[in-house]
Amino acid sequence: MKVNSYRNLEDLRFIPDFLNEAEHMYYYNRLVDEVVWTQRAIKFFGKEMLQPRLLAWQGTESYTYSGTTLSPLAFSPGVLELKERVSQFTEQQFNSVLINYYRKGNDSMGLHSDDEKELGSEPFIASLSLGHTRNMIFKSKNCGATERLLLTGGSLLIMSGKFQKNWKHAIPKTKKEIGGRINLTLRNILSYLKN
Ligand SMILES: O=C(O)CCC(=O)C(=O)O
Repeated sequence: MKVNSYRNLEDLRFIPDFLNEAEHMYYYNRLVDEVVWTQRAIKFFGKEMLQPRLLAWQGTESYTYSGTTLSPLAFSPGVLELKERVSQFTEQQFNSVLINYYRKGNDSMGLHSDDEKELGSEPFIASLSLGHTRNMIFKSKNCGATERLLLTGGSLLIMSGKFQKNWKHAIPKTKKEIGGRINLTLRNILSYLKN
């Protein structure tokens, strides 16, 4: 499998064809039905509003980020199959997965780093994309430089080492009429590092 790395984005690896077209569309459609989706409320400038995407948290550990705690549901069968494929390829174990469902171009995720204490100081995060292509934006925490990468369906993005320390990432909205996308970020929560 082809593995791309980028001079400016150290600690990032991109595998464009981790799943082929038929496979990623199969899992996209399966997960739309199989996963129990929720839409959570967030506070934005003191005002409560719904997050612009659906999400699910599966695995064995709870996860606290941006002031909210997600209680885990058990891995669903399709997610478990994907987790095992990613584990085999990366030779890493994952006990948790955050699954985001961007129903249309207006769904998005703001700039952030996955740098919660319980992920450890240099987390290994594998991010698998299913369905429609979306842009990911990266912003350097050191110099403000920005980079972008097209996350095509079936691609696997690996963030490791100092990546979360040095960069933020986001999925911006697009005005294009596009179909849905599901992203799974596989993580390993270290329970002994929780508060
Ligand atoms: O949808 C994506 O590719 C990004 C997901 C993400 O940033 C996250 O789960 O922290």
